[in-house]
Amino acid sequence: MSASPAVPADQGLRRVIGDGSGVPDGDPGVGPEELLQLYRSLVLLRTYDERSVVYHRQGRIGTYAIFWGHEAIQAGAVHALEERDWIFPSYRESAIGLLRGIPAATVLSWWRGHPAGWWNPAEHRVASICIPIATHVPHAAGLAWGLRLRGEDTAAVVFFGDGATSEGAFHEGANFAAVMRAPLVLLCNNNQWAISTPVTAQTAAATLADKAIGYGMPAARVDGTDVLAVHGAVREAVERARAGDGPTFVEAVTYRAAPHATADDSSAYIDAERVEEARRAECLGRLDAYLRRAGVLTDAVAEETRAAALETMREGIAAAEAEQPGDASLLFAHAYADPPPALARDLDDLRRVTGR
Ligand SMILES: Cc1ncc(C[n+]2csc(CCOP(=O)(O)OP(=O)(O)O)c2C)c(N)n1
Ligand SMILES: [Mg+2]
Repeated sequence: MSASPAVPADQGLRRVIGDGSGVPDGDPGVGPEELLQLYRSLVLLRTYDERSVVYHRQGRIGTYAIFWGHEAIQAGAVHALEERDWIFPSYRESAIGLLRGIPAATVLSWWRGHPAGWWNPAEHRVASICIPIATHVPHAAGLAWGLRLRGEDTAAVVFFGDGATSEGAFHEGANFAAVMRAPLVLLCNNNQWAISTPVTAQTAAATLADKAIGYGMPAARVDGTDVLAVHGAVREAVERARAGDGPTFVEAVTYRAAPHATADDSSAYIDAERVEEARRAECLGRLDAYLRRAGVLTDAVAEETRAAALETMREGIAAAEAEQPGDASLLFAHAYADPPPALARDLDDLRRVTGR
């Protein structure tokens, strides 16, 4: 397994993990126990993702948004937060709640379209998974501002993609957060693709981080396959937020090493060699090699961590599949205070067709 970075070294990206030869390792900024916790989180997310693709192929979950290779962005950010801080995920971070104690069965149920896939955002401080691109950026900015108004020492991080930075909602949320000095981290996963649109066709800006200048907020550009670089940048952004200095834009540069989702055939538009390069330089392998160089990880710990993650997934899918089917009325239950009569007829039709 090569430990070379996924993105060229000449882009001025923040990095901590070296390549084991010419590029030296930097200061991780955390101790051995926290390094192992980061490793466990990466393995859990990786295992979740790989098993989910299998479950999808087996017809056990629906269409699924793969995040293989993006685990470092998610784990690096969550570990830079305190439990009281809020997380706003997009569909690309669907399983991030696992790092906050949301059961795998809950997230798998979400991908099964089952009501058991709902969680109370306030319980884990993980907002609902957002599918409409960038629409959660104003939600996160508003929540972060509200927390500040209430005098709470709490920050929020919102995850979105490169494509999201072209959306009006991103602009409104970023501008609002900066003007109100909301304690928010805007974390952009620049995986260089918005489905089949490359980032070069998405923006004329030299970097996505450059966009922060227009909002009057600082930005950091990090190697998104280096969990320690992400962790360091988000930790600093959270410190700024807590100090009352407002939001920070963090651009985590990576490369989408899997199709957009299980419903996508990326071979129609993506360069297979570039994908292979990104797969060889993926984040878990880089952390694994780093921890072994640092003498923190052994084969036994690696095997035990992977086995525990697989068990979590086995239990999770079994529990999700053991749920009774949701009642058909739930489709409409929360849509109208006064449901139009046509919906009652639709519901009757649905019950007739599904037999429940
Ligand atoms: C408002 C809105 N417009 C269009 C879509 C369809 N859509 C789903 S994913 C996607 C691409 C998003 O790309 P990016 O922001 O880079 O995130 P990534 O999928 O790479 O994580 C689009 C356009 C959507 N979900 N929401
Ligand atoms: Mg993208």
